[in-house]
Amino acid sequence: MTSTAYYTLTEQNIVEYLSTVPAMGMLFDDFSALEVKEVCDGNMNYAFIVRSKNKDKSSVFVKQTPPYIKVLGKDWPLSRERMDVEKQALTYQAQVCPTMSPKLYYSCSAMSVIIMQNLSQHLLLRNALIARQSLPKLASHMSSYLANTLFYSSAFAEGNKYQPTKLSNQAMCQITQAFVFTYPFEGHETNNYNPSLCQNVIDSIQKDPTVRMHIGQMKWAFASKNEALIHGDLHTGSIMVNENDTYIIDPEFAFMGPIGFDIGAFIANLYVNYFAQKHTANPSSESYATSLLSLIETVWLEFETKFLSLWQKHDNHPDNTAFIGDHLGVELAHSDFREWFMQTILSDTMGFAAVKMMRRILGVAKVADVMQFENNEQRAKLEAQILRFAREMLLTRNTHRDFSSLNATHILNNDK
Ligand code: SR1
Ligand code: MG
Ligand code: MG
Ligand code: MG
Repeated sequence: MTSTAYYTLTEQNIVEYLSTVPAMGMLFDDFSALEVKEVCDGNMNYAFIVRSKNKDKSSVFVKQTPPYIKVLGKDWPLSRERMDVEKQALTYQAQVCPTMSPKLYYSCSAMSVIIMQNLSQHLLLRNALIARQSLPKLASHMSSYLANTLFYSSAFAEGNKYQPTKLSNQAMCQITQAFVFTYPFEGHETNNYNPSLCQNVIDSIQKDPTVRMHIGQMKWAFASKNEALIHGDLHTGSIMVNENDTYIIDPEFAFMGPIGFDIGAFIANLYVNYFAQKHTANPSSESYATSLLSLIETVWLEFETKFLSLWQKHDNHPDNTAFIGDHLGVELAHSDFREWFMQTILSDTMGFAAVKMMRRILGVAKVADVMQFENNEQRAKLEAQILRFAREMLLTRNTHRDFSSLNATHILNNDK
């Protein structure tokens, strides 16, 4: 019998717990031969890899959601329902992107536990980028993931067989509103500044009324647009890769939100790595950085092409109703509307990407791309560049047609 009352899983009691889960009995034939390793790098949850020492080497990834934000501790309570959201979002993404979703073996709401495919043979994308790994399929995989998940859950695909539950996820949206759109800009107690980062750099974001107005616009867009079922936290720590595969994990922040938020989160983290490469004394970091800029451009262009093609295919199907019907001779309205739509998504993508970059420098949740530089002075230079670039992207976001006109290199040249 599986226990239904919540208790905290630990390295010590997890095997006993797994032995009560029928689905695990099918996977492991000898519970006494299991070894457990806690995975400590997440901000929100506890996670373990459980592996058989026997010849079959079966393994699983077990995640448990505590009733608080792990990285901040028990004084920051948070609903455990995020695990149910994660399960629903994983189920949806597995329908529209089966090769990019980890297999789900079991979940239990009462214990806030989810058991899935162990992907530890893969690297977190963040670590793969830091190690300058070649990822030839990443642009194609990510643009497909973004186009499929965002199109099939949008109103343009109304009536399609994949339409997911229209998830709301209030508690997690509040976390994002606070820790992404509010605290980093308001001198909050949870903020964490590098002591070597100049005050005037911090002020150029927090105390500039124009910047703050634009941050307000992005916060409003986040709070009010319900365009598609988004992952909600698609940074490079939510993606696992090797040369051939890309898996999307951790959609506990999923909700019906703005399409540009997922694309922006991904691209923001690529830019952060780009600037970090520029501070790395490695013979290949220069060319790797350049390849990241073309990755960003390609992801956007391929996303646009794939999203528009799904839309066209949907509208051309005899069983579907087009978003703008053309039986009264208004064909032009389709293409004009689509162009306006993609331009709006691009502008949102850049705005959200900018905010996401800023929060990683000013707010509580840091990233290894930046924190790998232990010398405060050196890190402050990198952080100032990221903030300057993000500020420019935020303020000019309505003027670009794609990512090719965003000039990241001039930010570096200004420092010379
Ligand atoms: C307390 S903020 C924690 C952060 O970790 C998650 O990955 C989200 O990005 C969230 O904002
Ligand atoms: Mg995680
Ligand atoms: Mg996460
Ligand atoms: Mg265009």
